[in-house]
Amino acid sequence: HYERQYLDLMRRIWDGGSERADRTGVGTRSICGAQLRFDLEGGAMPLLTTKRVYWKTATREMLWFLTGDTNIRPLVLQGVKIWNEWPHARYVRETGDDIALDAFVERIAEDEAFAKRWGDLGPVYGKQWVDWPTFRYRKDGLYEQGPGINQVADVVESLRTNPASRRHIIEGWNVAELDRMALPPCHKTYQFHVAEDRGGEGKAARLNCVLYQRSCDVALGLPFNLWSAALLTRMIAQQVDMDPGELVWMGGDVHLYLNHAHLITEQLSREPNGHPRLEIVRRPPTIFDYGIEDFVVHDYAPQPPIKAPVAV
Ligand code: UFP
Repeated sequence: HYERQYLDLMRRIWDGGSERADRTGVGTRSICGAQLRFDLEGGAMPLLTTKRVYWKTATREMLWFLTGDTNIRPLVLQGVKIWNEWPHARYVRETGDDIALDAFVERIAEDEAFAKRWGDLGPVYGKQWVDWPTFRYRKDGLYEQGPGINQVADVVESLRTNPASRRHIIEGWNVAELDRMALPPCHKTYQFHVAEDRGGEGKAARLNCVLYQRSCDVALGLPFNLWSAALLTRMIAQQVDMDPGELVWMGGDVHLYLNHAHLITEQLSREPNGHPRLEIVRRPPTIFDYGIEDFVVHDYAPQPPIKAPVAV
């Protein structure tokens, strides 16, 4: 079962990872470097079955990335809570107003001006993916802002026109802007790879993806990150008329938080069950035109969710 790789990684870190302090103060067990591989053919997805993964939430986040937005308000209005802690922490830090998270989020939803001021995460994924800022020299030697680069549109175009290229990359790690991001990108580099020939008449080319994730919370982050990477690969494959191939996930600092012990023990006691499949029910005109209702998951009967606190 594809999920064994995930459970094995979890066990390996929990049993043998080196224990150390981290930025959040929670403490982790961590290993350096890991790889997972998932076959996406026939609609297969690396969706965990040993606990419920809220794939619609992850999908809404992916669609939000593709809009280029970096403000949490559109997520909040859809009930997606995953980014709320960061703006809340900044608000409390900068204003001294000790507002509760729920009340802060309610204000983001109700007060557009407040959301504009306090709901932004800085130039995170969405901004870099579809509007990477550029500067250029003018004739007088001064800089001016150039047009933003839409890396996602460019990759779709390069896959269509030059599939054999080794430069199909979407990069989130904009070094010059890291200090303005609420969180520097974790899933920072996506590279696509086209396997043209698999010996059969009329077979479409296959789209593979490598994701490099510099920092990975294996218990809470990775289940989402695997889903999202596979989802993006499926969407792009559809847009360029290829079949989805393989997702190769590579992690840098791959860790488990010490306060996730109950989750880890419970999840490692469970057995994977079933093979969920993603169906994309429509072929939108561009990669930017998908909606949540375009995605249907079949055969997903996960075991119960396991709650654990996210380290901010
Ligand atoms: N993290 C993930 N996946 C994500 C995301 C965050 O695993 O998509 F946004 C985790 C990794 C790490 C923390 O535990 O969030 C980021 O902290 P740092 O920037 O110190 O690596």
